[in-house]
Amino acid sequence: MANIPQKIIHQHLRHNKKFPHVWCAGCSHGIVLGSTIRAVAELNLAKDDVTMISGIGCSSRMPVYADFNTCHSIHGRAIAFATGVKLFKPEQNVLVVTGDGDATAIGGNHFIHACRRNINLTILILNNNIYGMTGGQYSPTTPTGAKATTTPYGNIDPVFDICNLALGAGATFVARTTAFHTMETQKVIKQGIEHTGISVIEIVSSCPVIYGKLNKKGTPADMLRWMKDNTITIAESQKLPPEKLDGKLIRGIFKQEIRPEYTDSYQKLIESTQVTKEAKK
Ligand SMILES: Cc1ncc(C[n+]2csc(CCOP(=O)(O)OP(=O)(O)O)c2C)c(N)n1
Repeated sequence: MANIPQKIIHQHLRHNKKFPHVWCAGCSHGIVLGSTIRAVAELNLAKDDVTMISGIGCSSRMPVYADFNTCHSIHGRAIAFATGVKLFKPEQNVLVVTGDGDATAIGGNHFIHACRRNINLTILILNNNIYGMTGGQYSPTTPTGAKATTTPYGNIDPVFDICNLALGAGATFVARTTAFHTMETQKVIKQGIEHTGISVIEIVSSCPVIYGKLNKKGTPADMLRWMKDNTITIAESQKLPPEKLDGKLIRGIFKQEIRPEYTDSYQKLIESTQVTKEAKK
């Protein structure tokens, strides 16, 4: 993997306009921003050829700091905005940055239908298991039994597995990584951007200030260490007996397949409906 000079990272950040950022000390969303920028730089994409769109949330602040074409849209609607941009400007590399709440609660409907359509967006879902920005309400990925400000006695809801949800809805590139695995995240984002069709990348992130505190997860470093110690690659998981997989989160690319892409089908449809001058005569 190319070693991306620090200078390039600074060129891709609005470092003299939008910093300091809003993320709490110890939040791992910023680490993911670093991996994202390095992935774009590694692909040698011009900043003007990249559009980053988010909803609302701590994770969704990312486009404020990245110096691409950006849109910090409304809660749960990032994919709807991104779909519009991609259909109008198919040549743009459109990245969506969203949280577990933004993508799978209020935005769940847009999410499953984008997967079904196979529209060429790269969707980064920063899963910190909670609504960080609004004070720690539970989300569809808050583990059963875990505490949030709205589940002070423990959550009784079963959880969404974001990757399984994307697979079930028909996404053609589905992967999971973590904020701890920065180089892996960089690589998988790069592969997601290169993929023709929708790519859904779940990136396990951490909210030490609310989720971590409520659930006694220790320091920010402890939460990153958890990602290191409790996740394994698909290849590693295949070597282990089922009982050893208990409590382990699997990382890697679960699916990568090519099927008709939505903006392409849409363009073909438009062309098929154009009446040629000859036909008019
Ligand atoms: C229509 C609407 N409903 C609710 C909100 C309040 N709100 C803003 S961010 C957010 C949750 C964000 O959680 P998540 O997407 O998981 O991101 P995180 O902050 O954890 O990174 C909510 C409920 C809003 N801004 N708009």
